[in-house]
Amino acid sequence: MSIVSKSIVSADAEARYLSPGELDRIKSFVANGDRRLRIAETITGSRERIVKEAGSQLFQKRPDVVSPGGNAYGEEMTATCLRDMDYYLRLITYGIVAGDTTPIEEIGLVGASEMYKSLGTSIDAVIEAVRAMKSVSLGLLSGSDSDEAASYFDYVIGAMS
Ligand SMILES: CCC1=C(C)/C(=C/C2=NC(=C\c3[nH]c(/C=C4\NC(=O)[C@H](C)[C@H]4CC)c(C)c3CCC(=O)O)/C(CCC(=O)O)=C2C)NC1=O
Repeated sequence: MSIVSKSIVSADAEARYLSPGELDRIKSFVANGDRRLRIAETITGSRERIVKEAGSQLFQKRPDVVSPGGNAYGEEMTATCLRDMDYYLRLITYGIVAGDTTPIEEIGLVGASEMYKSLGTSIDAVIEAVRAMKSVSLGLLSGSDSDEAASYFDYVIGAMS
C-alpha cells in the first residue's frame, strides 16, 4: 500500500483529518513521483534483458546451481530460476512505484527463506541473483535514479541475508 492509502486508513480509523506530519510525507511522496515512475518504466521496459544478463552473471559465479545435481540444473529448472528472478524484479518495481517496501515484503519475502530451504535452493545464490539484477538495472539508470533504485534491491538482499 502506498503512503497515501496507509495514511488515509489510519486517519479514518480515528475519524480525524490527515496530520501535518502525514501531509508532509505525502508531499514528498508526490514530489518524488516522476522519478519513481521513470525508474519503474526503465526497469519494466528492460526486464527481459535484466533477467537474462543477471542470470548469466549468476551462473558464471555459481556454476554449481546449473551443474548436474544443482537446484537449477536442466532447461526447465533453469527457466524456473529465471522466473523467480523475474518475480523479484517485478516486486521491486511495485516497491519503487509505491515508494514503500511493504508490497515486496508481503508478496515475496514472508516465508521465502523457509520455502527455499524446503526446495533445496541456496538462498545465498538467490541473493547473488538479486545482486546481479541490481547491477544490471543500475547500469540503465542515471545517478540519483540509480541511488533510489538501489535501496529497493538492497532491501531485498538485506531481508534474505
Ligand atoms: C511472486 C512470489 C513468488 C516467489 C518468490 C515464488 C518462488 C518459488 N520458486 C519455486 C521453485 C524454484 N525456484 C528455483 C530458483 C532457483 N534455484 C537456484 O538454484 C537459483 C539460485 C534460483 C534462481 C535464482 C528453482 C530451480 C525452483 C524449482 C525447484 C524444484 O522444482 O525442485 C517455487 C516452487 C513452485 C514452483 O516451482 O513454481 C516457488 C513458490 N513463487 C511465487 O509466487
